[in-house]
Amino acid sequence: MRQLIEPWRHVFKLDPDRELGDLELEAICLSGTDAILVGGSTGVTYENTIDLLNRLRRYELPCALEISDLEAVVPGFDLYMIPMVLNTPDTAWIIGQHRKAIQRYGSLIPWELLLAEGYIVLNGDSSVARLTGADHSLSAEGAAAYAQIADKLMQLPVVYLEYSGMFGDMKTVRLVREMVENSQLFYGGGITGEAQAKQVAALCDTVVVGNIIYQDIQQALLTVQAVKKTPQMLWE
Ligand code: 1GP
Repeated sequence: MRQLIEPWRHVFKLDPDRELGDLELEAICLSGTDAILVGGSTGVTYENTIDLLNRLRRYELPCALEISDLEAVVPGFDLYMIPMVLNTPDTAWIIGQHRKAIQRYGSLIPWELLLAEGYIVLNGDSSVARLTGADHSLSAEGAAAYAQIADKLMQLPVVYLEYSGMFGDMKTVRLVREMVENSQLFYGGGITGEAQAKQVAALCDTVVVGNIIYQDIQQALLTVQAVKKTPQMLWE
């Protein structure tokens, strides 16, 4: 499954709990983005997730479900991304929910379709930070240390810098970039147009664009080519 995500430079994240018209969905799916990630922190249900998957299946894009609620695990996605929030004192969000899921679903789990994400949550005002009690007041060095836990100790396929709703501190992103050697570095948060998309694309492997889809779809669409045309800086 690692191979499926490797080419992803740009990803749109769609929230099943938010309305998106058919024309807008079509524009997103035909935009040239590499994949659709379905997920949200609150209000995600089995019903709204399966509805969105059915609408997405008219298009040929890879669709991944980022699981945040055990009640909303829908079969039929190409891939399941499993967040492990590293910077929370609450083990429920590191391994606790995961233990429950394995006990509940056991042999039904298609392990070959799962990828773990080492999440580092950095915007204290986001739903995900409130939900997980994440220690968002990390220094750049603190965030980079968590990134190394994910990359080097846990050897997770993905490190996800999550600034959801806020554009991140590029100094932190840069330091994390310098430290991550093997994991694929995802960034999400507060990208509202081309300029921000380019800054992130230079530093990260995969750029995730969410909220702006629902606020200004034209700006959201512009981020695709902005990311694709930006080469990544090379790190020794
Ligand atoms: C949210 O990382 C994503 O989980 C994207 O963030 O919604 O702020 O674009 P935004």
